[in-house]
Amino acid sequence: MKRRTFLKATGISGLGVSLMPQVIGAPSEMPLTTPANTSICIATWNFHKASKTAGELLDSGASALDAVEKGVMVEESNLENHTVGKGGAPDRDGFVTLDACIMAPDGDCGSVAFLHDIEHPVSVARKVMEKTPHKMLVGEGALAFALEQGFTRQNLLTEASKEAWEEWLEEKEYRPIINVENHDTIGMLCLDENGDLAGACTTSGLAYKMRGRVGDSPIIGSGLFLDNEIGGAVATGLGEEIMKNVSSFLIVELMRQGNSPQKACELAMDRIIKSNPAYRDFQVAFLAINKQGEVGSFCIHPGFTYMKYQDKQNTNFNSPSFLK
Ligand code: SD4
Repeated sequence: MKRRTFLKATGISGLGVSLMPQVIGAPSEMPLTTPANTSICIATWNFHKASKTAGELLDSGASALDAVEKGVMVEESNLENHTVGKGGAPDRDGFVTLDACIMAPDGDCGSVAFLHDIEHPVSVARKVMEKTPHKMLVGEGALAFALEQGFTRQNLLTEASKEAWEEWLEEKEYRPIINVENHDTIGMLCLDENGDLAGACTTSGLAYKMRGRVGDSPIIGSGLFLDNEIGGAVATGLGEEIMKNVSSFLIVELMRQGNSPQKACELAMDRIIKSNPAYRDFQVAFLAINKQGEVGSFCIHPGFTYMKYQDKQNTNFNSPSFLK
């Protein structure tokens, strides 16, 4: 099992438990440019089943919006992934609470935060987008809406996650602190055969977070942003830093100004680094694609990888990093 080490953030103490899925095979070097003459799916980390599911849907003519939803749902159901959906690590009180958002090519979007007992928050986010006059629902209201829409209520805390949490409770002082641990949120962007772009981001957030804590992942502009004329970006890592800098929106705006996805991710990372001198103590990673199908990524610490599915090839790439 490969472990990426993320340390505590400035001014807050305590370490969470590492709950990492395996990296399958060695990641390849990052491709610099790719013409978008075919559909493409990119996704954070090494979630090869998720990118394959979305990529194959795109191959069969599915829309980017359907592909991102179905793609990230794979991880929401993956019990081995302790950072997304069912099986996700709980908050410090033992509750699994989920954050997710989705964005369509026309710029419409939906999101849910602090949602519990629902396996597929991304699908609830899509319903928020399609069935309500709002963009975001949280907590009890989001749950009530999900149930109204026919989603089934279920316990998302698995035995494995419960045990890890109980272990954490023994070792850690029970204090209102934010624990910063390893990250495996899935952010996905798909370009379909019509050249339309959609994105989704879903997570259980930081393990053993304070009850009610919401990170960047469901926040349009922070964990995800796209403009169908320009490109899209997703983020993973310490949400507090990403939210402060509205990083995904920034990356898309930097691409609008003519920067490549790679350069845009690097410039957005400059902001993260300049805004917190303790940047060595946390991880943030960005992944972006433009309308030409060029992909870029950048992270603070080495170890971030991403998936790319194109022309039936589903590959895990190593991201360049600020620290070597
Ligand atoms: C958050 N950005 O809630 C998320 C955490 C993450 O993989 O990326 N986990 O802050």
